[in-house]
Amino acid sequence: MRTIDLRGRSLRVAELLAVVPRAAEARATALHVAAEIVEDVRVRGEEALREQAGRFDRVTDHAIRVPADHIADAVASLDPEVRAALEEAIRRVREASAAQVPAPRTTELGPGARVTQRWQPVSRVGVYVPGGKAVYPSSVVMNVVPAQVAGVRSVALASPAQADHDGRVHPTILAAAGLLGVDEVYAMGGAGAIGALAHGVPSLGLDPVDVVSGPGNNFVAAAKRAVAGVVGTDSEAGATEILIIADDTADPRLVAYDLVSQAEHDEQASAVLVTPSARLAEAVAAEVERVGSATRHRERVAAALAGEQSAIVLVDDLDAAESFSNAYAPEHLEIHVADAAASAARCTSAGAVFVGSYAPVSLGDYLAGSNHVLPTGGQARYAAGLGSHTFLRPQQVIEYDRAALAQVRDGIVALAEAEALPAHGEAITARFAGDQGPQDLS
Ligand code: HSO
Ligand code: ZN
Repeated sequence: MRTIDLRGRSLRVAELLAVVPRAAEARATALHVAAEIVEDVRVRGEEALREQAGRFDRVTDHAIRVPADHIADAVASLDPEVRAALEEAIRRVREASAAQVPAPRTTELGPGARVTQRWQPVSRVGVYVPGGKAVYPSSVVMNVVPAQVAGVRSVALASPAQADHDGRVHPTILAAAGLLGVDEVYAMGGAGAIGALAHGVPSLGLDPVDVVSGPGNNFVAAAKRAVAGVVGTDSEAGATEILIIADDTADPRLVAYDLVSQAEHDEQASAVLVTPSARLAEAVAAEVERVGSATRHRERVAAALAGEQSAIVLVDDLDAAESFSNAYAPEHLEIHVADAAASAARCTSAGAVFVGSYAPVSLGDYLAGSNHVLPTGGQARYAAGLGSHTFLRPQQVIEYDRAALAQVRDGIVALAEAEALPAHGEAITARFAGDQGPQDLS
């Protein structure tokens, strides 16, 4: 990993971001290609999906709608330890997601005048689960559980048909769906699957959804942009990122393991250490070499760590490290410093914040109870990770009685006149025809 020394330099935000640029993705081409694929599915439905499966997944003549017994078989043959772990993940994510559902709240604006804020779940959600380089049953949990907790009644799941599994969805994905009671599963992948969920495919009995969520490659992310406006989408989760703030008190071995753990996902993954300690920087650089060269995906890890998106950044002090992190807005932020909780309170822009040396990202990936679908690419500056709120809409309910309406009658008429919309005012005064003018309601 390269080391960048920023000590003694004061950089503006744009300059900080240029120091460790995110891996460049061919987004423009992907947008164009994905939009065409989505449109093809909208117009030609199942026929287009079958052609795409042949072209991208090398699968033909498969059952796109997964029969119920395939799901049941996958659950039955799931490794018992994996099953127990998935069940525990489901339990924890369910419990933590419940805190993301706000209670309805009524504001009393005067006697008989009430505005209630209530949170309405969308009716139907389409979850996309990738099936290429990455097959993550944990992502099924992270998408489906918050939707169920939000009160979504209907969930459809799509994941690519696997050539190595007779054109079926990957068995651990099917099993995770089965454990969650999701019985509407489609073997379809990529941008086409996003188009199918958004627009529906009548010949498959697939009705359009209201929100599409889930991670995916560049084309899936681009397809989600292409269907925005037709459906809601969650924020984009691209190549994974970990930024660690650490000081002299940190254990360089653990810091190295955590950097490597996320680098294992993808050659494009970013692993960044920001520290005021030159001694720690040196120790972590050595440990990363050792840990990275001994792990199973050592080539992918080496590529991710050698990329310009990964670095060890030396800064003057903890304050500068926190400023760097807030500008970078990483998907995952780990804090290994003497007072980690205090530092965490100052780190405002990150998809999720992991506090102290016993809260590594791997914990959050599987069993913390938090969600692992998080905004990448700096989107954590303005976007949230996946949660029950992804599937909820705040809705206002207005209740006024006669006296309460009379209180604001003249104001409404005045504003309606000012906007040259007299019928707006008449709709109010019609309710008081025969009255003597504003009543004294005090
Ligand atoms: N770290 C990934 C999620 C994941 N890790 C799934 C393992 N499985 C993105 O947050
Ligand atoms: Zn991970």
